[in-house]
Amino acid sequence: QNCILLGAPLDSGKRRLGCLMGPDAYRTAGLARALTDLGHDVTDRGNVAPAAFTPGQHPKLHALEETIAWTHSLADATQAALQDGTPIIMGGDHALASGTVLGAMRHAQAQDRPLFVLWLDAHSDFHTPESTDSGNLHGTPLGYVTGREGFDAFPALPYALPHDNIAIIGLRSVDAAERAALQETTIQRVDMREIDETGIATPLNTFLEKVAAAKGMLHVSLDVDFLDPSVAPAVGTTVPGGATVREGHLVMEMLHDSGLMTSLDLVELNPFLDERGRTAQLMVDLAASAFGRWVFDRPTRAY
Ligand code: DIR
Ligand code: MN
Ligand code: MN
Ligand code: MN
Repeated sequence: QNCILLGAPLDSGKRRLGCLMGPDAYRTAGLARALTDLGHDVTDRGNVAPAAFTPGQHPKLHALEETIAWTHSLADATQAALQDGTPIIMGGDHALASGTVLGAMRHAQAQDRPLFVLWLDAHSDFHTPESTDSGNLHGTPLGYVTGREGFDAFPALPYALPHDNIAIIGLRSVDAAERAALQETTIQRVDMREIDETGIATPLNTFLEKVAAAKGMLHVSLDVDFLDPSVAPAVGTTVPGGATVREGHLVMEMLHDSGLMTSLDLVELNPFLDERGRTAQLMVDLAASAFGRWVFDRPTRAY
């Protein structure tokens, strides 16, 4: 595959700083080398910058104008990269996904294909600017791309991403307002209890079968806090009881075998909180699994 690395040092989606160092941590941990070792062509397009913006004051929302400016530029950069290969967006906090998913929606529409989104996260990120208590816009990208109310200042969506095209896996911290809104939707919601009870492969297969049947494109957004904090400490919003290293790899290996993933976000890594780069390294290893690193080859499942 033609892998295109895009740095997205966006740090505006919450108050604690550090995610701006994410792209260079992935470079230092050897993301490009891991992918070339797997036989892929890799191009690092460097870091994206936000569109021009004027900071404003908002009673609740943190850095609204800056996040909107990033949404514009990241949508354009992701859409352009999708024309040439498989973008891997090195974040940056999860607010960047408002831009990357918007870019993927535009690209899929131009290809006349449906876009699906797999959200690997402890949180559902389904808030609106009204419903968020924290005022942190990294908690809102799925609300935005699905066309919820209150995003008027953001770039206009080409269409609302259908709820049926979304799965969120890894949930264990959902705010009350998000829970109420999510339960009104057909978004596939996989919490840690379901993973404990059925294993992570079962709900993921259900979703991948749906993507394949629709001949869809698939954007994957991997939040560091999907993983348990004991193995991935470098994130500002740790929640105990997360995915194990093997659950993470299994998801990525299944994504590779499916051949369905068309773009990937790596988000919320805060290298300032890391322990000798171990979280950055784990994220690089997970990305490698999604691009074909395996222990023993095995027959691939037909979707
Ligand atoms: C939380 C944090 N639900 C909020 N969201 C995070 O601020 O609205 N998402 N950390 O990954
Ligand atoms: Mn624009
Ligand atoms: Mn998130
Ligand atoms: Mn999260």
